[in-house]
Amino acid sequence: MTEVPPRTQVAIIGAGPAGLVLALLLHLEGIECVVLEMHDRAHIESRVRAGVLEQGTVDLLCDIGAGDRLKRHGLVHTGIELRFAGLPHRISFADRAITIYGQQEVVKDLLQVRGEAVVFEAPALRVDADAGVVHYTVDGEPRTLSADVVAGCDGFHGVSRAAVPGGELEHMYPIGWLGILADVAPSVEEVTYCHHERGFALHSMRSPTISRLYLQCAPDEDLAAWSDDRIWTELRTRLQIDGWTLRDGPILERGVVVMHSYVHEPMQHGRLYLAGDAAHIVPATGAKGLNLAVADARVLARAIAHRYRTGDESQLGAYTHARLPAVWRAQRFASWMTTTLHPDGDAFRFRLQRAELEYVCASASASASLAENYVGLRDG
Ligand code: RFL
Ligand code: PHB
Repeated sequence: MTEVPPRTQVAIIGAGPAGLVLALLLHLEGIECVVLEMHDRAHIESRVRAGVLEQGTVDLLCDIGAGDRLKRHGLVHTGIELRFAGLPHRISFADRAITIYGQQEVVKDLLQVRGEAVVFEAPALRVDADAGVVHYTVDGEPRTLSADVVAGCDGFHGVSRAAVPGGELEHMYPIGWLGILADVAPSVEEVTYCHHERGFALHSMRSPTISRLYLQCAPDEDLAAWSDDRIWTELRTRLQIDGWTLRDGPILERGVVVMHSYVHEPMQHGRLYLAGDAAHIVPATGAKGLNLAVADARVLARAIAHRYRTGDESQLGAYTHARLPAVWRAQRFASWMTTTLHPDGDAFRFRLQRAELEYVCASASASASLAENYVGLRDG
């Protein structure tokens, strides 16, 4: 039988980046917590998702002792490429940078430092936000966990946000991405976003030997209709520019994701606080979701620590207010990237998108605006 105390100071639901960063920050403040995770450790360590870390995220992971492998293996990039009308255009980040490092590696590093706080295969069923009680099961047995504070870090499909009454603001884009992880050296130096008549394509990477690529597709695209050969041919067609070739290789992983924007306002109710994808989803085009999740955890940890140090709950009370401006700035940027880069079959809008991209590349201030949003605004 798995031993879990019936009461703790902070109950965290979900061992994704938001929950694990929060657990580690609280531990460093001497605050006790229990993390309930529905899946087993192998599952969460192998889930392929985000790859772009802002400098603020990297600094935080290093500060809390989870940055050793990241510093050794993360790929530091000082720009991205926009590819359209058959030509490459570099957007420089000036003196700033992003780090390419897989989300599942971040999760592994966090578990390495603070894995003992996590109870695996313990799905939360329901949260009583006023009482601060989480109903969950472990080894199939129903249990409850009571806490001063409950952090809902259980992603978009979790149970926490149902316990926070409020407005759900949502936009579904009629766009999917077919993503692959491939055992081949990247064919580009920097993350490359490509606008093409046949649809958007993205060439990213995970290491000097592993590539990550995406193709715009229908939100309900049938993966079975895509042979390896069809995927590589389509990527090659969209990404092609003169004097450049796309290297292909064995496909290690594949999936379809939908472009989706969502904000739950407020992000709190009673003793329950939502962080990360449980509170907001941004379309992946802006590469912001993981970074927002980590920033939520940092602000929430600070407010919880303040409460234990002083007895003053005002920072906790102001949590939603503190986070929403950065959440909406990320929504704005991700929405702009999404609508600018994905053709929808309309010839007029296609030419407007191209004019927008030409303007962004030709204007120093427009390039700087893209860059400052991409690397993360400093108070994000
Ligand atoms: P997660 O990572 O979804 O973790 C939630 C955890 O909660 C668990 N869980 C439960 N546990 C107990 N009881 C329940 N009832 C539970 N329900 C769920 C889950 O098993 C899981 O372990 O949320 P978190 O921590 O908020 O982190 C958010 C990020 O995962 C997400 O925003 C990013 O992956 C988004 N994203 C990107 N973000 C970036 O910043 N940069 C990127 O380059 C980037 N690329 C991407 C992305 C997301 C993608 N997909 C697959 C949606 C690329 C893709 C393709
Ligand atoms: C990734 O490397 O998975 C990635 C890069 C940039 C994005 C989204 C995903 O905008």
